[in-house]
Amino acid sequence: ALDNEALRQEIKTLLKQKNAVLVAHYYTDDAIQELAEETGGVIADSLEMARFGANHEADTLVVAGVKFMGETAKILSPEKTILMPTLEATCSLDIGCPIDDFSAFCDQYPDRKVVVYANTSAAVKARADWVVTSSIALDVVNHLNDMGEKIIWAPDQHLGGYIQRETGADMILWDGACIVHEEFKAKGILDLKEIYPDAAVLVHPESPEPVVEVADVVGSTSQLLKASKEMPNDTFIVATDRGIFYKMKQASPDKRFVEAPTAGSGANCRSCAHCPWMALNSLELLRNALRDGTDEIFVEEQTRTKALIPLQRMLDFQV
Ligand code: CIZ
Ligand code: SF4
Repeated sequence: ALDNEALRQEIKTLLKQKNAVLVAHYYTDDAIQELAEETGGVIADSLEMARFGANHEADTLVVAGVKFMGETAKILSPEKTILMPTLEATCSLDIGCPIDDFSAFCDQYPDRKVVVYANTSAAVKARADWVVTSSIALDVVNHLNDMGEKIIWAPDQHLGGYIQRETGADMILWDGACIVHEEFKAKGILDLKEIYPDAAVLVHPESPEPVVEVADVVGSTSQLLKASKEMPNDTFIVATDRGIFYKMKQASPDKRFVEAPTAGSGANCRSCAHCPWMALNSLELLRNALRDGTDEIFVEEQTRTKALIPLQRMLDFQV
């Protein structure tokens, strides 16, 4: 088997040969993030990934993340080749919101604006008025609420509930959840605070309400990363995927980052603080995709043009 260094070199060569750039999510493994950094790619949340990919002049985007991120790239850049290490990297939110059921649900409330999280299929986006990510969701819902709009929110019930509480908007929520974030436990975080009394608690709003309630900062991955840099605390208890520790430690090498506890533990837990689908993104699969052109993303053209409207609305949205 090739060692990591040989694989890394091979990937770097292939990226140049194919005029390709690596777009990696914060939740991918350190080796992938490191490579994105070294090759002029980006490490980002799903909103910044979309912006970076759409604006880049590369012919090929290699999206290391989960399938909806590859689809978003294709919707925004149909002229580009979009490759992923594996098309099997999906998301419990995407799986939990099949288009036929969702469409029937929306049909029941024709007077409501349909706002969907980026963690959805292209077909679900095509049924929506707005696409949002966690870093922009509050601003968009505030805007719609100010305009007197009522909302259908899908698929994450915890993020939806958080936004509803913060904005007071009239929202009907789909009942999806993220299998990683829904495992965090408020009790475990409070126990950890006894060990680290000066720690700041950073929570992603895909976590359940009791966990959000014990947070010092609630925000998207990029917002939590920013808080970890700017807050003076020497310790941070972090309730999101531990992949984010790579950038947090890089920005603040002298601070301590502790994983928020979950219900399960050890080998029994497939999704404790690390997304099993993000974890599928290996250097080897990344090399294979680049070398062989496998695991390319395609989005049917009619779906693509419909999904582009709410996605572009998100990218054009200014607070
Ligand atoms: O949990 C996810 O999949 C997130 C945080 C996506 C994103 O918006 O970056
Ligand atoms: Fe989906 Fe959760 Fe994994 Fe993000 S962390 S891709 S929301 S399952």
